[in-house]
Amino acid sequence: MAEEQTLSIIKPDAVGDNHIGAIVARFEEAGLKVVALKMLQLTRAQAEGFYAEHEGRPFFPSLVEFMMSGPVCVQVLQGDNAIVRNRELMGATNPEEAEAGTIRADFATAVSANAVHGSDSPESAAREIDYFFNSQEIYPR
Ligand code: RTP
Ligand code: MG
Repeated sequence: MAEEQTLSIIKPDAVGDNHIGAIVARFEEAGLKVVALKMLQLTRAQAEGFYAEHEGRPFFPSLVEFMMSGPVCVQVLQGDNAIVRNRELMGATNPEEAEAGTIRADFATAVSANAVHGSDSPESAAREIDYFFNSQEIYPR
């Protein structure tokens, strides 16, 4: 499997609960490399644009409000099969259904406050990395 890059977000709940380091450690311990990293507070336009695929769904307004509710930490993770491996480390969208030992099982409190985002396909990863980072902010290694 080729080296891939994927976009990860530590969401406002996990940042507020002081879990940035614990979550980044999960990535590094699994062999994923952090090749870009920044903290920012999303504007409404940024949150709506990021989750545009979900526009019109019943949970969209609350998802946007939640993503704006505090700072987030966005990172580019690189490694073999990074997109799928990050999703495996994250666990299921609903933390009640997430496998033991996954990030969402350990740090999320609800489906609406589920600690992390991860790109779900190569196309999403390319779009989402470009959404937050320019090429000079990414340090592949
Ligand atoms: P994410 O995009 O944040 O990594 O989450 P995901 O792929 O696991 O789930 P997705 O279907 O993309 O949904 C995005 C976020 O919307 C909220 N959601 N709520 N039934 C619901 O109430 C519901 N479904 C989705 C979750 O916070 C999910 O992370
Ligand atoms: Mg998703």
